[in-house]
Amino acid sequence: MFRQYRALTLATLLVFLMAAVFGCTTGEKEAGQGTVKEKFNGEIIGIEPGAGIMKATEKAIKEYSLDYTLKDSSSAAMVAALKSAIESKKWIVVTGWTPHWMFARWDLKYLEDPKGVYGGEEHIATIARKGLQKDAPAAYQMLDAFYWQPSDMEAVMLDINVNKMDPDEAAQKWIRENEDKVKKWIPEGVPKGNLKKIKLGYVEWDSEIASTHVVKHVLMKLGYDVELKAVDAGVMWTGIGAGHFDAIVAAWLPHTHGDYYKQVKDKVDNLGPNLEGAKIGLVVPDYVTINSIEDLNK
Ligand code: PBE
Repeated sequence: MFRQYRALTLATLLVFLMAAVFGCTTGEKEAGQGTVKEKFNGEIIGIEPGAGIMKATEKAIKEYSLDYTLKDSSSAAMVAALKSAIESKKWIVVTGWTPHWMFARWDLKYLEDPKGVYGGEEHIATIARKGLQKDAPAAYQMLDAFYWQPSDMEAVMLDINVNKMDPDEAAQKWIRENEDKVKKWIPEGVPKGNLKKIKLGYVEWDSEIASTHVVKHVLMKLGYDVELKAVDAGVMWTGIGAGHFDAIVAAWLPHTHGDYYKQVKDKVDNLGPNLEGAKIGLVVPDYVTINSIEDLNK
């Protein structure tokens, strides 16, 4: 009798224990706060449609079978959403990239991407229209020589976005403070050519606002007029292919803008990387306790 009773208690205990263990691991619930998906509100906060990172995120949603909605917005709105989530310690997942000033401003991490949907290491390339070399040899050489480090770009981005400087001012400040680097981009004894005004296309991503303004002011030092034209990613690429722009310094390759590049490849001059060590992916604040895109489904 006593033995039977003990066996029963043991069995009950075991059942309780199992329920406790499995109940926790399967639902990944933290004391009444909901599932991972609920904590993120089932949303990934994106940026401008047309950005490579938006297409990559749509692909990630398919490949990882994520039951999430990718919200279109703008780079500025994405950062504003990130800021307000961090201020109230809420969970948020955004489309993010490096170099970006947000990593200096907040503690953030990339979610691991075991399927490699976001590609590996990227570079940013300079692309010129065919014929620019002949029309503006000095500008072409400067664009070809333009190469800097992620930390350089970040310094300009921080001045613009955190210290609230005007992009032209921030670019001029960086040029003043980095004479040695800039000197290497300035060709000597190369003619300016017939073209007096250089038109640069770009998209208003924080990284590209920084680079394009720096290049603008270096070209102005060479005596050119420079016009910047802010457009969508698609327009930037068709524009450089059609020769509407003289150059862009915003080509994220080989992955992020790979499809765009393929379409214009034969019609442009690829002047190679102006920055190496770039990256795109899904970014969350450090206090978010998941580490992989796969965990978003939990
Ligand atoms: N970005 C910044 C761009 C390239 C530069 C990562 C937002 C994109 O996804 O196309």
